[in-house]
Amino acid sequence: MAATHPLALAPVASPPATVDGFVREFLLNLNMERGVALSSATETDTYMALAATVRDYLVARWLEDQRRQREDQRKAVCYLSAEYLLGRQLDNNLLASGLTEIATEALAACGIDIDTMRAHEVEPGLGNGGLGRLAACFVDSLATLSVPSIGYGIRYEYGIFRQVFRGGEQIEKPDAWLALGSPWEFRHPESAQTVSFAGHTETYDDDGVIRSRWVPAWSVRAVPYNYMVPGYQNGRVNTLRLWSAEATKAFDLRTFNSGDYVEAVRAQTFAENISKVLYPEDSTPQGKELRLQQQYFFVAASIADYMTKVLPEDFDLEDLPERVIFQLNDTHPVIAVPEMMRVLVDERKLDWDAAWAITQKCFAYTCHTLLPEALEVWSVDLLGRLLPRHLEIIYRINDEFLLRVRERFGDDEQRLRDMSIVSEQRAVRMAYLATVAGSKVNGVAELHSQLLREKVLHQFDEMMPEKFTNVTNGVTPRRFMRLANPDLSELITAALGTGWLTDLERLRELESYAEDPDFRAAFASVKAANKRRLNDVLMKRDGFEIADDHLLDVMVKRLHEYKRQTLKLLHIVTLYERVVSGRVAASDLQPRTFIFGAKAAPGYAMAKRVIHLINAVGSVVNNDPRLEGRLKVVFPPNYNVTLAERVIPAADLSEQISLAGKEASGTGNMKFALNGALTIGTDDGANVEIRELVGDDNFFLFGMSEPEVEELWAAGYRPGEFAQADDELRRALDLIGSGAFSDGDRSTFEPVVSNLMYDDRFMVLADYTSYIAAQERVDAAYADRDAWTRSAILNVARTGFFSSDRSIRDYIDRIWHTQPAR
Ligand code: GL4
Ligand code: PLP
Repeated sequence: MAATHPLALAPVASPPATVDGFVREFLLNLNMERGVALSSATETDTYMALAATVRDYLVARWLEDQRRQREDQRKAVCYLSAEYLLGRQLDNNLLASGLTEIATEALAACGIDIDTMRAHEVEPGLGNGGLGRLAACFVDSLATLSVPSIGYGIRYEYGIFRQVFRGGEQIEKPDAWLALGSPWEFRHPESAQTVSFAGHTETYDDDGVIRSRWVPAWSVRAVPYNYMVPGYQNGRVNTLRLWSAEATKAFDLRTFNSGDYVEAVRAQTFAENISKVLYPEDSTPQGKELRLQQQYFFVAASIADYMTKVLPEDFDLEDLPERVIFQLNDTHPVIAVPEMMRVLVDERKLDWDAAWAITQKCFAYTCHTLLPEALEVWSVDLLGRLLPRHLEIIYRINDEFLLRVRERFGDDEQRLRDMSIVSEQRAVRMAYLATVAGSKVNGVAELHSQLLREKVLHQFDEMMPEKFTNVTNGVTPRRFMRLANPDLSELITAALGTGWLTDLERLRELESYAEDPDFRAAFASVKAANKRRLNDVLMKRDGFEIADDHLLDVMVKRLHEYKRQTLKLLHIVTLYERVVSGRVAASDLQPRTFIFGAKAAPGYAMAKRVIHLINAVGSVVNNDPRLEGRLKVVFPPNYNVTLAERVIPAADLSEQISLAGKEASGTGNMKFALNGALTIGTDDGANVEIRELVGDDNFFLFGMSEPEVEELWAAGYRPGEFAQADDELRRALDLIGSGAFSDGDRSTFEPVVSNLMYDDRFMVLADYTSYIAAQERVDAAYADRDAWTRSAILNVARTGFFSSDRSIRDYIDRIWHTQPAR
């Protein structure tokens, strides 16, 4: 029956974008959805009703966009990512829909302070760090640039753990972000997909054709939860579809009928475990079976969703590459490649070669690392047990690939072993599979892409150089400038007018303002206000105080040896030691507050020890009267996106001090520069591009370059020699080793010291002298505050390149070749 009522012909119109309209919708939600009156509403009630109201304004556009995308039939991007570190949604959605002022006024008229509502939201921490946050920036830019796209991922019931400190040591607490429910999601059980596992494969006669098929042993239901991803004030709303695992009915029924209630419930828990918790490892995969289950679970559901729900029924699969590109965010979703082959060959009955030709065009792979230990591998045994058909498919892909290698390079057995997707240790190298299968392979910063081609994937580059490209990462200026730094945004708008938030290269126009003393004064007072705001947040949160006149020196990122938080610590200990040994008067120190933020993977013992050491150094330094309060170490626990949004705009100095050749890109580095912090950094990742753009005068470069690192390593690196050569370095190490930061107990931090002295994989000691010298240049520069501010303005003016909008445009030009939606 066709609808005839005029109201039924289109989505219900959004409520009027007025204060009255907003108040009405808000109260409607409060009364009808929460079932409470304003007078008795709790903070949770009002937050939920407010979120529902914002949603109501977005839904009509969302439904309209979905219809348009279906009808338009333009090529779409399916972004496959195991992580989305979204951060809070309320403010972003208000900004995107242009409702911030209306909502503020409407709530005030209801007696509610919108800031309390902002603070009430628990951020969805469905990612570990940079990689997950990048995916969140990308979905924002995809919507803002009107790219037809869907983000696919996992709705972890528990996101990245909540970090607390006990006695200075990290304790992990579960992140129950869904405890009160999320107002931003739409659950669609009717659109669930079945995802199967294990069992065996068999061949059968299909009308004279011998085919393979998979007979799985068990399956789970993948239930989609849809999130709206609004573009910035452009009327677009894309979809983020996150999958949650539930037990299948069939599974339950069978066991219930057999009378085994306990077994039935156990089965349910078993199924639900798949999307229960995010693995908290960043840059070091765990190789656990549940992790592989998660990966296959979400890509199988996503491909099935795309093929059966998004594609029209009669679609000619030969045309698939003109319709969709699946972007693989690192190796986590790479099992999608054999899954697509299985769907095309076993289910849709295409012949192998046709299916492979399609698959190769439909996938592209982004690599996010250079650390060999971070390159994901799955054992043949595990894959064979969990996904037997996929393993067969991988073997065939590999056989055919190795034939091509042989054709091209002859019987070079060493090369064949090196390039084989399945290693001699019977492990499937997922990065190789992605490289062989993908139409393109990209690194995430110029240097990273270059090193991928020269080192990690060198032999693949020799064979298929056309596949390799670079897309330097970017960050969304909506969240990390406009929302995080409203005062700076206002100042910029006052100077440049509107429009720069979606055309960030326009920040260049600020260059001339750097020469204007009034503008510099205004810029400096924005920075000062941001410091005070951070002070208020940290005072309230953890009781930390940020002094106005201190240089704010910030290192916030995951705790990882390659990022070298220990180098930062050695700097602090050196300054401390200079004073307590009497070599330097406290009054001669540039007052500095050092802020750390970092989570360590729960199983990463050395990283956890470094966290303990930072806190230990902090409690000594902060309480030693001889320093006269001129040095302060502040380590607020649980660094997350919400805290990042407060810390970054307040920072003077951005610490990006990884060993050259180890940090693929970094994205924190970009956020700091865009908010007017100067970088002290190595020539690593995107630091290289930041420095090129801002200029050497506005960047504190130190340390070995990547080729120098290689050279020293090849020559046989002996860290002890560097300790011998630098008196202050030895003193700092001795001080830590002496128990000065552990109540005289030498054993507590001895492992950190001996690791540096005798192993030091990330060459902290080799870069120490140069780092300390660079820090002295920082102090000297900061002494001329006005010149510093000029440099800070130039950092903002020259880093518009790092908008994630530019990254997405690069993906479109170099990899996806899609057109914006109508
Ligand atoms: C990472 C890189 O370590 C980091 O340099 C990069 O900025 C980020 C996004 O491309 O990806 N790779 C992994 S794994 N975690 C990361 O943060
Ligand atoms: N963790 C959080 C919470 C972040 O917001 C970010 C990026 O801003 C990162 C980690 C990544 O930091 P980096 O690029 O310095 O590793």
